[in-house]
Amino acid sequence: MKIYFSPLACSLATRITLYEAGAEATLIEVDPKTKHTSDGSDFRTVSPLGLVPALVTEDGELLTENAAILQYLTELYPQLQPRASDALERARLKQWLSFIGTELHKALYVPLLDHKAPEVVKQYALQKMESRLTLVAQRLEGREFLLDGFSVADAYMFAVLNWSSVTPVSLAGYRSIVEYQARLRDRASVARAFAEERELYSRELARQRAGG
Ligand SMILES: N[C@@H](CCC(=O)N[C@@H](CS)C(=O)NCC(=O)O)C(=O)O
Repeated sequence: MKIYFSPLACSLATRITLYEAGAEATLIEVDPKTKHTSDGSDFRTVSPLGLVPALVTEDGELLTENAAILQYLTELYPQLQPRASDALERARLKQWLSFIGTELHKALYVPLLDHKAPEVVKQYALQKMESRLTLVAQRLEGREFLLDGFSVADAYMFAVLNWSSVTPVSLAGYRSIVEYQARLRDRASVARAFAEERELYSRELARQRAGG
């Protein structure tokens, strides 16, 4: 299987998941500005919107959308689903993936990360911060993970919360989130994936500064 990613983008969740599962995959870097992969080909010929992550199976089937890719990997590696026999716990995974994708990733962080977003849009997004983070903080009160064990939702949550450091989102007032983030950072799969992508991100920045 091939996974298309950009360093420290939401596709970080897929890399964490692969390492967590001990799964084999070819990871292909996409430059978010040019949409070209490291061999110079145009990623949009693989996935028309040019958004990462994208997964291509051994049979050449394309799968897009973070939530779908993470659930597909959970199907392939059932150890990623806590309490797999419980229908409600399986639905909780979908619940958290939807919440992270819509309420955090797209509604809160994307407008704040987008240099082209008008200030009024950024302020509108920031108005949602407190209620969304309060909900996450309450869920994590007395819990190690979002579900009853590590899941792909934690991988996605980690990737998204990491953007707080480059946006006005402050996690400081949310003790359970700060502790959760630190716990995840210490987890082997997360530590490895995060270190690798930080290194790749530094190289991407250096390339951009050099105009290449
Ligand atoms: N709906 C897509 C969104 C994916 C997405 O927004 N990917 C970002 C990185 S986190 C991206 O590729 N951005 C590049 C762009 O907007 O051109 C999903 O959930 O997978």
